[in-house]
Amino acid sequence: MSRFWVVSRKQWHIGLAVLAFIMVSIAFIKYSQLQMSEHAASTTTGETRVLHMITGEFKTTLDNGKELETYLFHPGTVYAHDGEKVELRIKGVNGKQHDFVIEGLDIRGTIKKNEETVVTFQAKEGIYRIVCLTHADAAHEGPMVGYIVVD
Ligand SMILES: [Cu+2]
Repeated sequence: MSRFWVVSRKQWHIGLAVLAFIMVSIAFIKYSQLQMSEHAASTTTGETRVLHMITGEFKTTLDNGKELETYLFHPGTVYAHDGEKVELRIKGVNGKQHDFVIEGLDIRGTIKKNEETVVTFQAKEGIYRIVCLTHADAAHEGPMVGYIVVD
């Protein structure tokens, strides 16, 4: 008895078909994971779309030793669909406190370090600016602005 298999043409074809199926499956799984990671800032629980943001910071030291810093919302843009109930959760990471308004939604609040501020609203088509009043412009370590895009 030979130690080697003699592979018939038919077995070879089946083998290739199985291999092709496995590769397509892996590609599909990878693609699905990619799609999910792109929407990592957004999850849905029942009818509610939960959007996550944090407060971040850019910091650098100038040649003269002076520090330059500016605050930001991260991710800078979050998405929802028209008609959805939205729960926006912003966690304070950088910066002691951020007083903010969401233009067009009549929402205002405060984000504090290591605390999560949660606001809810009914999404209507449009682009809404989340403006930090504490860091409104370059003179006040801003502009710190985020966007909610509803389509
Ligand atoms: Cu701020």
